[in-house]
This record gives sequence, structure tokens and C-alpha cells, in this order.
Amino acid sequence: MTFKNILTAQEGHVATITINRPKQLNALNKETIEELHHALSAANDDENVGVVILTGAGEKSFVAGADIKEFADFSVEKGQELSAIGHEILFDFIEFMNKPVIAAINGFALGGGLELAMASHIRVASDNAKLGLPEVSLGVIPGYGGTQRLTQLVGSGKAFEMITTAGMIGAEEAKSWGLVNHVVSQEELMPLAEKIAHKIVQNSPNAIRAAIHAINANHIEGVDGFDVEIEEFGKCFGTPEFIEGTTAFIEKRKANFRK
Ligand code: CO8
Repeated sequence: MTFKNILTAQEGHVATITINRPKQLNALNKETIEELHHALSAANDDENVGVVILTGAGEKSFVAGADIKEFADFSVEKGQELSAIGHEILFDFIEFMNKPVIAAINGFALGGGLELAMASHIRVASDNAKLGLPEVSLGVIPGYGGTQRLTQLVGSGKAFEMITTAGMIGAEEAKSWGLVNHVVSQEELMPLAEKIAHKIVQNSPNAIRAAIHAINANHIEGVDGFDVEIEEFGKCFGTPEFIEGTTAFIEKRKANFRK
């Protein structure tokens, strides 16, 4: 499939998807959301991909939000529909993928852009990054999971402040909030994301899938995350990857999970 708004690349087991609308600060229009779904879905199904890095083209912006020009004249019904579809095909889709997604935040991560980063499993940022959920300044609220994921990540006190002030914070402050894991210069950002990705792909793909499932169970209503952990833990014992991992340890060699 050819894409108009994103670039895809793969090196070894690491897939990189770059949102490529730099003139619009990589704002997420409907077509870009659909293309991201296709690319992520393909990566999720591809055994050769162990991790995905998501980033934005250019040096100014990761993603400056949903495309305001596209939803400016929406009705109540269309607004709800766009939000629901976005949750399903992109934001929830990423969270429940069977391999980790690393957001490499290389500039503005605003509105739907910060929501995209928060749906990802790991966030790293360049020191020029600015993060915020400015939706209330436009007369709407975050509609791609921001009210929930920001609260889970930083607690309700900080979430209330960020969302109701529509303010932006810098990368270092985001790190002190626990919203991003690492802050580096722009030149160091992709090498850092790749370094994390390369560590991940050394490990058992099945165990990583199981770990994502168990960690996500922490905040699913009506689900006991400890039960999910126990079940996923037990299931690992029946996998060839468990045999390889433990055998490699005993034989004092590096495990090879991707034969
Ligand atoms: N949507 C559409 N176009 C955008 C967006 C956006 N979110 N952000 C920037 N652009 C465009 C600008 O319109 C401009 O285009 P043009 O040159 O054609 O006029 C171009 O990108 C460059 O932007 P600026 O000239 O504004 O660049 P500045 O450096 O002066 O400012 C800012 C950078 C501060 C990032 C500024 O562009 C800005 O405030 N952008 C909007 C940020 C924002 O409010 N984001 C949240 C959007 S709402 C949202 O994400 C809701 C998510 C949930 C939706 C649920 C479905 C209904």
C-alpha cells in the first residue's frame, strides 16, 4: 500500500513510522489516521517486526493535534463519530498492540498529538518538545483518550491543570511529571529510540505481548490485573520461547528468540 501522509521504514526488527505533513505540523487528518492504522496493523501482524517507533517529520513538531480545519464544521453526531473511530482504529489500537510502540516526540505534541504519544507504550522527547492538551481553548475537550490517559499517567491533579488551562509544558517538566521517560537533544532522539528498540527486540516476542496485556489490565474496569498476570505468566511456560530463554541461560549463551 502506498501512503500519502506517512513514511514507513524497517531496519532489522524495528519499524519506523513517520507522520509526514510537516507544513501542517503533522496534524492528524482523517486520511493520516487511516494510513497510520494500516501501517500499524501491518506491523502488528508482521512476525519480523518486534517494535515500532512513531515520530513526526521535520524538527518542529511530532503532531500538533487533530486537524482543526477538518473538524471545524462538525455536528454533535460527526464529532462523536470521529472520536469513536479514532479511538478504535488508532489510539486504543496502539495501546493493545502485541508489540511496543515508542513515541519519539520531536517537537509539538498537542491535542491528538499528545494523545497519540500517550497511547504509545514508551515516550522519549527532544529538548525542544512542547506538550499540551489545548482543546478547551477551541471549545472542545480531548477526544482521543486524553482525559483518561493523562490522568492515568500523571494523576488527576496535574491532568486537571493541564487540560483546564490548555497550557503547554516543556520536555524537562514532562519528564518530571513522568509523562516522558527521557529527554535528549533532537540529534540524539532517534538514536535513543532505536537503542531502546534494539534492547526490546532481543527479548521474547511472546513474553513482550503477554507483558503488554498484563500491564494494560491495570486500568481496565472490571478486570483484575493480578489475575491476568497469573494467567499470562502460566501460559509462557508452554511456549518454545520459554524453553529457548531458560535453556540459553543454563547453557550460558544468548537466547535467540527469532530463528
Ligand atoms: N490542525 C490543522 N492545522 C494545523 C494544526 C492543527 N492542529 N496545527 C498547526 N497547523 C497548521 C497551521 O494552520 C499552519 O498552516 P498554514 O501555514 O496553512 O496556515 C501550519 O500548521 C503552521 O502552524 P503555525 O503557523 O500556527 O505555526 P506556529 O509556529 O506559529 O505555531 C502552534 C505552532 C503553537 C503548534 C500552532 O500551530 C497551534 O496552536 N496549533 C494548534 C494546536 C492545537 O490546538 N492542537 C489541538 C487540536 S484539537 C485536537 O487535537 C482534538 C483531538 C481530539 C479530536 C477528537 C475528534 C473530534
